[in-house]
Amino acid sequence: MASMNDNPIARQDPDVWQAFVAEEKRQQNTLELIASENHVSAAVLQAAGSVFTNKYAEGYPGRRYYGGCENMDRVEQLAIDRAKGLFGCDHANVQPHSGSQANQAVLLAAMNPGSRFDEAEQREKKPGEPVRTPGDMILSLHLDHGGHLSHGKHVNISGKWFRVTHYGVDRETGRINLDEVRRLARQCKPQLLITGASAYPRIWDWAGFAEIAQEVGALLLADIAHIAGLVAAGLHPNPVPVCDFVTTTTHKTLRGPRGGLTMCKADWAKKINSAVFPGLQGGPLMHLIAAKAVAFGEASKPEFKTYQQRVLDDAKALAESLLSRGHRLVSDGTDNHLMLLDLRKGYPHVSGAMAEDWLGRAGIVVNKNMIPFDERKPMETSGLRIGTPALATRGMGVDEMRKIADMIDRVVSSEGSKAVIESVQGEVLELCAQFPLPGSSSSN
Ligand code: DSN
Repeated sequence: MASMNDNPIARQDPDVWQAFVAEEKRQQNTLELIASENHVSAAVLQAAGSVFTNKYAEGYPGRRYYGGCENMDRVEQLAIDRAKGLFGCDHANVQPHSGSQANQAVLLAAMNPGSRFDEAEQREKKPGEPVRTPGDMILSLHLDHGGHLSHGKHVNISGKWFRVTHYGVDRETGRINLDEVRRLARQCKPQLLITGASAYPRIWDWAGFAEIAQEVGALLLADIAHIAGLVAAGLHPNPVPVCDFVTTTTHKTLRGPRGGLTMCKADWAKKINSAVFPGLQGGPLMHLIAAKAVAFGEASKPEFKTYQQRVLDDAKALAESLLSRGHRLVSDGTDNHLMLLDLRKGYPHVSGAMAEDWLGRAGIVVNKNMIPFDERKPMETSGLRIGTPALATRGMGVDEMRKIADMIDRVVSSEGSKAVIESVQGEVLELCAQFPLPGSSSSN
């Protein structure tokens, strides 16, 4: 943990320093089970907080709008080459600030937003009056079934600019049924079919989606934000060979800095680059691009595959232990790094928000999550999303996962009893002390 004397923030800004120290302590002393979070290495952290933050570098390597970009070119080209090596894509744009922007780049490059479509208004038009045109159609997974805001939710730009149809998971199996996706695709004739999710615990059948996209003449986008690390390690099928576009964040299982990455087939390279800059963004965040380069370098090493295997083993052990204690998981388990606990079985009066709060007080950090066919609102939910990437980074294995399943079970089944929370909190602290964070003084 950083000390007061050797830290410039501490000397200059005690208010921020206090929050900084408290956050370091929180991360060290809690079990991070939010499926989209991780702990980066000391090298990634250093790159993200480096002198690269000082530099503007609008443009791309070799073609910048600013002088003094030779080191920016070097580091961005490294990130690009490493991303291409990891995923085997024709083209990689490492500049998106986030996963949402990585997706927006695809929408801007490949889709026609038309002008705002209002059926009632259109009916009232007189001959000769300009008619508003509807935007292109997106077919994607529903947010409540594990999809993402940027895949066409009505409150997001993707849902405001385009028409959207959603597929969902099967009520019985909790899995995506490709026959249903095909039926919807034939019906709505999308220009873009989106695969990928924020909360789907099963393996994606990319080839099956590609067949449907081809049949209806749609472009295919796979958003692998959650599973990118597994894909890079070869532990989940890679969508790159069959998709026009593949997007990801860089900070989840991939364990890099917060940010986005858009990959595409060679034919789309120019349009994707123009969509990211100048279409959506100005200056790239070069400190984060440097950190992406470092993280992609780490992900190409054999140890990364060992780490990803631990993520999977941990998730399997945690899921099995929860199931064996009578809990219900959407789709009855997991093939990847996350699972969705459905509280409706056994605890119908307990909301995800309540369980998140009780577990949080015990030092177990999870997020409430809508589950398929949820009747509660998004700030309440009937589910919890639980993931293992961060704890696997700390070196926790299947034995620890069994203990953690037991702790989760005790907190939830006691319905937040103060005594149980206090006792679990003691066990959490003990476990955390045995597994320091990467780069923390106690792990060096
Ligand atoms: N917020 C991310 C997640 O938690 O999965 C998705 O953007």
